[in-house]
Amino acid sequence: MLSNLKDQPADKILTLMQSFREDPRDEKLDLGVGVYKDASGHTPIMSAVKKAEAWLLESETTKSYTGLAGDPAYAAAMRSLVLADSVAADRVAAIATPGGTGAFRQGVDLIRTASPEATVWVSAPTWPNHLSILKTTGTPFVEYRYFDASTGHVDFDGMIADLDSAKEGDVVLLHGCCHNPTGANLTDDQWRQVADLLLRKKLVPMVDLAYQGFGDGLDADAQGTRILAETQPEMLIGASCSKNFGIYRERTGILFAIGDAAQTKTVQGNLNHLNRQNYSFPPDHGARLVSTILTDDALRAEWQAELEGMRTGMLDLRQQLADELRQRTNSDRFDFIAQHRGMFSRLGVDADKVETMRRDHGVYMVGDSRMNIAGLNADTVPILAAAIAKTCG
Ligand code: PLP
Ligand code: TYF
Repeated sequence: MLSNLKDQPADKILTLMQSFREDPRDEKLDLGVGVYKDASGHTPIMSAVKKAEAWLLESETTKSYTGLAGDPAYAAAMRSLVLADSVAADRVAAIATPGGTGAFRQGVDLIRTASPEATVWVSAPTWPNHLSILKTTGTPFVEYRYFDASTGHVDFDGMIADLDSAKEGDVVLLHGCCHNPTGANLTDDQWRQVADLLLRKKLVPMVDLAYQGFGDGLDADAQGTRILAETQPEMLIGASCSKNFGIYRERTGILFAIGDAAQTKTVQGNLNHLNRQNYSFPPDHGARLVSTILTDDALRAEWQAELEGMRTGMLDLRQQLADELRQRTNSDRFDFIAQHRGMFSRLGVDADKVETMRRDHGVYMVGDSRMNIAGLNADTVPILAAAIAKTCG
């Protein structure tokens, strides 16, 4: 049996992590995998998470199974964090999932069950795992135009024109904020235009929200998602707590399915069934940390302050890098870096330039020229700017 297996394509981002580790140079710069790092290159455990963990250690009395949907307190806290009051609670079904990846996978499985004819529309480009999960599950998908490499911004006209040719019942995958891999995002006004198009063409939005709080703030980053929740009859949302709570390895995510209130019970039953088919009960430790923090005023304030510090730190690095590049290239060509949001920016240069920066300057960015801004600090920004200006200027 096992001899029938063929090699699977490697995850390019994770392969890059390995090459970085093996590079003996001291001056090397890791701008690869999407993990937040502080100025010293460390991925900290947030103080509110540490406190919630200490509290759980003392107060938890059982490790028995939760329900198939996970802890209801987690679902309620996340519904409020993501959706606020944009939609009536009785229209929302939810399951806890192993990370945002698990949420996306369960969402795709739900689409396959409910609407096997639907094509999923994905932004060009999108997170590579979206594509591999769609392929693995045999889900038809097509790309819509999204990123204009010549400007570094969203090609909104192209996006709208492409989505206009979707057929009724198709699903449109949208990044809620902090687009991965480009860093280019829709304005609130553009979200409203997308909402109008989805309604007019009877399309179903699926939002992947993996970086709430990393862009313009917790509420601002959920604004596009909430505009859709307010206006659309049906919608899926996969959210991840990996980044904004810094609990990557705890595997903490959630899938929301919003529809007609009369259907919620059936939808919830289907979500529970999906969890049962895949792993029975979802992981609980991270989910319990999140609900503990979100429902305790002091812990929540502490978490928000730390998250805000991470967010503004990344904005400062963006501005510093854009300024350095303006000076070194004597042009505004890279100004978009300061306007992008989240951990990533796509430079929009060819793979051979990315390779040259790695070889000659020890700068590790993903082959599509995506760089993780959190991999920088005030001292390394000039080093990166020099490498970019020399290679791509
Ligand atoms: N979706 C996007 C767009 C992402 O960038 C990530 C990154 O990790 C995820 C989902 C999933 O994150 P996780 O499964 O670690 O929660
Ligand atoms: O895009 C990233 O870097 C993050 C982390 O298979 C990640 O989303 C990368 C690869 C992967 C899972 C997560």
